[in-house]
Amino acid sequence: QQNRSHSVAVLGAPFSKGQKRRGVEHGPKAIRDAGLVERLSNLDYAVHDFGDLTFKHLEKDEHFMHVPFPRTVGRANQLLSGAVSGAVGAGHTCIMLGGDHSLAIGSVEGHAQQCPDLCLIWVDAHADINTPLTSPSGNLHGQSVAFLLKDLQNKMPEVPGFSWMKPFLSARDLVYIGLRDVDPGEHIILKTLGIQYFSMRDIDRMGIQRVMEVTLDHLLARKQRPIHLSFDIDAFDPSLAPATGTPVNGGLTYREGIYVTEEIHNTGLLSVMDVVEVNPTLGATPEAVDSDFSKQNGLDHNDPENLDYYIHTPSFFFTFCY
Ligand code: Z70
Ligand code: MN
Ligand code: MN
Ligand code: MN
Repeated sequence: QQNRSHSVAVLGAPFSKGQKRRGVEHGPKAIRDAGLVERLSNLDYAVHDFGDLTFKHLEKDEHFMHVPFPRTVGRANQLLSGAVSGAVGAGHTCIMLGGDHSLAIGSVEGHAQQCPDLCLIWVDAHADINTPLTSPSGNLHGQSVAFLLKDLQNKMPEVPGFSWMKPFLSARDLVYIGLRDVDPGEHIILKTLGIQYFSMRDIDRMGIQRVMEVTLDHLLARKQRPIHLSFDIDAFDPSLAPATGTPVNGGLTYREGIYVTEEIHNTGLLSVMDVVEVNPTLGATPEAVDSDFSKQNGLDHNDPENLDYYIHTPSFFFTFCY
């Protein structure tokens, strides 16, 4: 009998229509090429690679207000939701490889079908909590959280493509870490709903250790429950993770990012993790987009001496490989 916590499903979601740049659909391949499955296996996880989903390109998909590709994004998330729900239902811890961050809508929704009491940790430079009415860009990857929250139900118009889902998450079941690029409308929502968040400035002041103490206390003190970790790679400083669509200076250091995942690992409650917004076509230099980059530069992460860097954060480690 496979221990649930030692069985990992890897699910690729090569999708980019939650924003206007192409390239982020190559994220799953880039992360796999960097050796994710081998690394997880070497850590004694039974890895079930579910492969990549195939997303339909909808011919007729007019803008809704200024929101592009609403039906395409809605349909992709419906498909992803079923796949995540299936993987979690089969007893796996699921790692969803994006793709842009609009995919968190389907990933968290599918997770919630199996685990209605889940809590959500959103690690990101951005809050992704715009509604179609507050969004400056219209892009759905900046609106994922608004689709999830019950508390925003009366602020959300009916977006075509999303009639398959209803919001289910409470604002108190969500914590943000790493924020540093928040739109004015988003700031009002964060304050109005009293959402717990830790900006980069908060991390400067409190230190990442205290931030994780308060985060886990906020979410788990009343009862232990499954954690959904939605990790946007742009939470990291662009010096570590340049290959992403919207890099913002002043991000998490390598150790701060890994510390977040180590603390989540140590709860034993990680149930689904998204790794999103990896766009291998956008590296700062050709070397920076090459998944063999670290090998060429003498950083062999398979070296047992480096094991303690990632043993608690197997999936995560890949964040700085680009
Ligand atoms: C902005 C918007 C965003 C990622 C950009 C940006 C959102 N708040 N998210 N890049 N990963 O368009 O809503
Ligand atoms: Mn994001
Ligand atoms: Mn972001
Ligand atoms: Mn490497």
